Amino acid sequence: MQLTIVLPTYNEAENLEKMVRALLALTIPCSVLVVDDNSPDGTGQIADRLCGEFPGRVKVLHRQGKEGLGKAYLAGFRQAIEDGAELIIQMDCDFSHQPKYVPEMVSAAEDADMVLASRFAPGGKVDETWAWWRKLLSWFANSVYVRLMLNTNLRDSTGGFRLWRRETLIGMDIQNRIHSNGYVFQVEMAYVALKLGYKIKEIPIYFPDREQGESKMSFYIQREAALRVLEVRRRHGHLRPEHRVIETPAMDQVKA
Ligand SMILES: Nc1nc2c(ncn2[C@@H]2O[C@H](COP(=O)(O)OP(=O)(O)OP(=O)(O)O)[C@@H](O)[C@H]2O)c(=O)[nH]1
Ligand SMILES: [Mg+2]
Repeated sequence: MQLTIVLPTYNEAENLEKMVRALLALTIPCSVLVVDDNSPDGTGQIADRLCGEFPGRVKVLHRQGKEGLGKAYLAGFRQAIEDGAELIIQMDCDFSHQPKYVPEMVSAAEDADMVLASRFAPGGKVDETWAWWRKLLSWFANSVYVRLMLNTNLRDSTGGFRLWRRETLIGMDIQNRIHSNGYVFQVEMAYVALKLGYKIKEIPIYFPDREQGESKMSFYIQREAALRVLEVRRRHGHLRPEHRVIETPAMDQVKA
């Protein structure tokens, strides 16, 4: 199974090299696709150097400027699919998503269309240093609010550490259907997958804070996300499994 790990980066100069080396050192063979939005701190140049050092295993998509996580992922997923990836992992480049979980996610994909590495599944955990109110807010947002609003049983709908099967991303028609950016991008992707009848498996993870660099998390971002969840329901609530898109022969040729 050809596995591609899509790593969106914006100012991850301190993390990127360590992350790429950790992923390539895993027992499971994979390639890494860095999607950099012209980071001012030179992350893109570090990615280029790594491409030179690991030809065929590291690739970089340079984008013109910062357009947000959702746009970066849509571009990265399209590229990974064009390059023939059969399994696609999305993860942050700041070590909140730990490479050690990748093999377990790949095993879990044997009987799932998407694997969600979950902070709030039984056995999962967020950083011990989080204040109680931050833990509570995050747990409430994911395990109560989004679950009720979207009528799902997922416990971590905003979690961004996921494995997708190629057929799932194609069947979801993501380039046309997904409009959100930021945290709601993750919610919209999960909701569309569920509505189309894809099987999502959650596995518990520990989620430490980013190792290096500044956190941009704010209450404003969370409130904005909460409102956008309702839009996601309005936009996709009608979807059924018969709305899946089947891979076309043209796509097969791209794959070959
Ligand atoms: N290409 C691209 N990557 C981005 C963009 N925004 C964030 N990222 C990357 O997406 C991943 C997740 O973003 P983070 O900044 O860690 O978001 P977060 O985990 O909610 O917040 P932190 O507390 O700061 O860690 C990281 O690898 C970022 O470098 C963007 O606009 N474009
Ligand atoms: Mg982070």
